[in-house]
Amino acid sequence: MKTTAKAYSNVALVKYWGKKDDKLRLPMNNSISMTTDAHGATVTVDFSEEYVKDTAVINEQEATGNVLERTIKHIELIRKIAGIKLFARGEARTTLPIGIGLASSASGFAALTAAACSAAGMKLSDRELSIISRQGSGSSCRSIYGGFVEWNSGNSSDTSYSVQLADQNWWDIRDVVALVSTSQRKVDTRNGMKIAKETSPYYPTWLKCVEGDLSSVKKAIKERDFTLLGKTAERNSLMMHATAITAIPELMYWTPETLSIMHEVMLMREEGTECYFTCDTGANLHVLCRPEDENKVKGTIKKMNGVREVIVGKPGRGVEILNKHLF
Ligand code: 2P0
Repeated sequence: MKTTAKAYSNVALVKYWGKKDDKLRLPMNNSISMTTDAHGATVTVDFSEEYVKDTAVINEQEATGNVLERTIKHIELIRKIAGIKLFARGEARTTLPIGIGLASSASGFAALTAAACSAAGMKLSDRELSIISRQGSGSSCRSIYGGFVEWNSGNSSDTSYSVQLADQNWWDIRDVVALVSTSQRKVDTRNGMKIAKETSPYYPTWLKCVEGDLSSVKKAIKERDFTLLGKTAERNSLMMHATAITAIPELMYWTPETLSIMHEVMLMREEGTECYFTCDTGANLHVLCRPEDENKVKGTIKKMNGVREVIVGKPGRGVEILNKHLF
């Protein structure tokens, strides 16, 4: 009863921001993302009579506190669905540190869900995996699929799942990620979106704007319209941050380095290299560009002060089962 799965992170083009049901992780709005091949997580899960409790190792360290609690809760959910009683041992390797706003929970929970469901003896559809994964980490339900993905908010657990809009071969665009910070955030995403929803006067406006952004991004993907995609994603990210900045207490995820890169992106655009930024709940920045502009964008950002690393991704695959286990 041992299985290993690999899943990739995704970058949200229209953000998931706020929940209508905290426990079931039902979002207030639909969101759209691109699964990227640059970073991800590999997870092995083993259910066995040998174990007397659930344990998890992440990047060669025994998991503790919140991370362990969240992992065990998810394993418990899967155990309940599968109707088994055995304890599990899980091991995960991620290519990036967790908790820095680069979707580590998306790839981590998508891989954990696929590995644990299979190890528990269940053969599930991608939609079923998406529904289960969502309950561990909302954005992870999008990483079940490759390419371009929409998460339908739904109004019950069974109606809140992701669908693939186009696969990873449909359109080659690049996600140039500028890593400026690897320190953990003060407020995690779950609390961040809750505070913004409850206290920002701009939250209702955010919801109004999302509707139009969803249509624009879907049109952009269908017609491979990079300008429409980039403009909409950048503005959607700024709208999300407008609700964060005006929350009580204020959530300022950006650092001076984040702002410098934003200005550099706008400058590159003025000078004829079309690129757009989008930012999640951290200081790191995603810069979207066409493949032919990757070197220029990457080279420019790499030279900037405070940029520790630049990682480039392109549309990647959905979750997959691997033959080689981590233990
Ligand atoms: C997104 N983020 O759409 C948005 C934009 C961050 C900002 O989804 O509370 O870690 O566990 O469901 O999945 C990150 O959210 O949040 C996220 P929970 P999760 O990518």
